[in-house]
Amino acid sequence: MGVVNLTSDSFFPGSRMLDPAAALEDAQRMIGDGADLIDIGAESTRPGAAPASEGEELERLIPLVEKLAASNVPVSADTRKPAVMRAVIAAGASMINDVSALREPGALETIAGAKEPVAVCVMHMKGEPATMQQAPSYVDAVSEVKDFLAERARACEAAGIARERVVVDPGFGFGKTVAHNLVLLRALPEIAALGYPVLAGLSRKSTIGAITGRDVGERLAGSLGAALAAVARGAAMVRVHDVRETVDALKVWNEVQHGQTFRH
Ligand code: HH2
Repeated sequence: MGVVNLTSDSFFPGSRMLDPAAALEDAQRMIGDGADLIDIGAESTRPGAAPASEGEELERLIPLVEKLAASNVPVSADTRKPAVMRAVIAAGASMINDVSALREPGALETIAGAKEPVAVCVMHMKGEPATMQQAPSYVDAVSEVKDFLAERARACEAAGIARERVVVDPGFGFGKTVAHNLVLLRALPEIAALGYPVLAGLSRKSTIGAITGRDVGERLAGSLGAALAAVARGAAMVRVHDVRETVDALKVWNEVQHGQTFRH
């Protein structure tokens, strides 16, 4: 999953694309580089970021979703707002990626009632972006995240969303310290055992910076290490800013693991 942020304040400056033509080009390049789908967001969720209005999200997302869907590029829309979900689905999005896990009133019903069946990613976030990184604490981070994801996946199914359309995500960096992120990464097989595909988003996040001592622009190699660690522990999908490099790293890892192309 390649990331395109139609924002001016996303945490990685290289992902900020306020110019629609540049965003389209970037998304197409990521597909050419091997991404299976593009996640488009119009609101930064970095700690302390200002929320985007419904109008702003719609104005930024709809033209790009329409253009990509028209060229058969699978699009995931990163939004928490039911009205935005409805509009992006009508514009051709095939997945809704909700960092609030469909907890906004009306969100579950919006996805369940969509004319075109879409996939949905429910992500764990402790608190709200404005304050979530102020001393996050858990008794047991793994159980708490796992129980939350199981509950949200059950809520999806109870609302009428088919089980095979649900993806879960532990939400690395969303109300979590570096230690919480690492314990969750190590426990990914337990989260995968819930029976839903797992999405992992560690690309260039501050945990990579804390481990490597690198600024956000210098975290590519560390992010590749994290993507491989996530896939090795059962992640079905990785959300990344650097598609070409991640696809290459995963091709090598996959060939070593499964050896389907080069046999002797
Ligand atoms: N991370 C970000 C945004 N959305 N969605 C899911 N499902 N999982 C994630 O880990 C995740 C996400 C943060 O990354 P980015 O979009 O690059 O930054 P910003 O929120 O500052 O725009």
